[in-house]
Amino acid sequence: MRGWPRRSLISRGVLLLAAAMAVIPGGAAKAAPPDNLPQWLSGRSGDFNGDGLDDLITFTRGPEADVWVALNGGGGFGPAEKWHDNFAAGTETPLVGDFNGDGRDDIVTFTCGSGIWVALNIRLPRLQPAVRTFGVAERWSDSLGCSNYVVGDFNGDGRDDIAYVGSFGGGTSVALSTGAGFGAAAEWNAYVPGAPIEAGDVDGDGMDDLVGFDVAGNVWVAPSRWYWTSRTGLVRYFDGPFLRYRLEPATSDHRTDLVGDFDGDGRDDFADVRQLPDGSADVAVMLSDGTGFVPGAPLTTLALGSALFGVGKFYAPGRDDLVMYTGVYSTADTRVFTARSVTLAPPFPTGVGFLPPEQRSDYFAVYHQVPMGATFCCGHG
Ligand SMILES: [Ca+2]
Ligand SMILES: [Ca+2]
Ligand SMILES: [Ca+2]
Ligand SMILES: [Ca+2]
Repeated sequence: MRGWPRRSLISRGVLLLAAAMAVIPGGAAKAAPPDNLPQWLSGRSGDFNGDGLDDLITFTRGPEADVWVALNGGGGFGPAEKWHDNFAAGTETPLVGDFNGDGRDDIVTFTCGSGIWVALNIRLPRLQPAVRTFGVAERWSDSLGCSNYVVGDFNGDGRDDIAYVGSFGGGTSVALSTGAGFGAAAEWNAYVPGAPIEAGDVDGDGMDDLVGFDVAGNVWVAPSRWYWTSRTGLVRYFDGPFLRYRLEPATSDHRTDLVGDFDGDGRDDFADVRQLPDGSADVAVMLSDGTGFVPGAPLTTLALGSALFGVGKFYAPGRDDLVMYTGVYSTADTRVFTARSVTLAPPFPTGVGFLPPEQRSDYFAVYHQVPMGATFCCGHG
């Protein structure tokens, strides 16, 4: 089907199935996350053809090291196409970003020992019609360490940068993109604002900030700031981190918090997804007012609580929606759903919620692959 590497996926899946499956209360079978991810991994979806709508991407990792893209055709995602056949091999960590600022997203992989590699989104003009794909991977930086990375445009120049988040006791460093490489990493904050950490411009000043979610339900924001003096020159840093919201402690083992602009006002918000034992999920949106977050009721209940959740602009440019990958943790399902963000007005409860999930692909991001955007956290499958 569609040229997918089904044979190897199936054999790998069968081998791993017995070891990975566990049963949580309520009887829903849950499986482990993909092999050897960092403690957490979170990234946005990518727009690979530059039309303003986010597309699907998944990294097989492992020996195949393939990268598959399904372009967003508006009403659904098109067929999966292989955009790279040697990227993020083994247990490398892949993410997505526009590292050269041309308006089309590229891919990055963190090898943990042999550098940070980027494959730019390129056009093959000699082919008619022109083909868009990822080019050869190039080494953009030495490895900064084997811990967690976040992609975002932290200085607001239109090119995505890399934040490296140290483990316990470490700080947060940034390596800015030059458009052809990542510069030397500089420490931007002596602290780490929880885990997972996601990038988003919550105050709407054009520079991505860090948003961290800790196990106690605290939501921390470390806004990107800069100052200039004749003595120091230009200095960039993450301020805080400031406590910007307190969530109730999670009542289930599975909770995913996702940063995105769900009301389309230019400031990133977050969605708190509580994945319940009965297989559903309650989703609440907290809207950024520039200085903090306010609840954007009502609660939306989605029927796909055991899926892997992510964020992307799937329906309209400039406004984030949810994506749910059912296959990443399951050998029995291969579908992808999206849930459109909507603003409700009287007579409904006012606020931002989501329409019921729509199936947009019947085969993408299958067992143990790593799709983006998505938030894997803290060993939860
Ligand atoms: Ca690009
Ligand atoms: Ca930048
Ligand atoms: Ca900002
Ligand atoms: Ca917003």
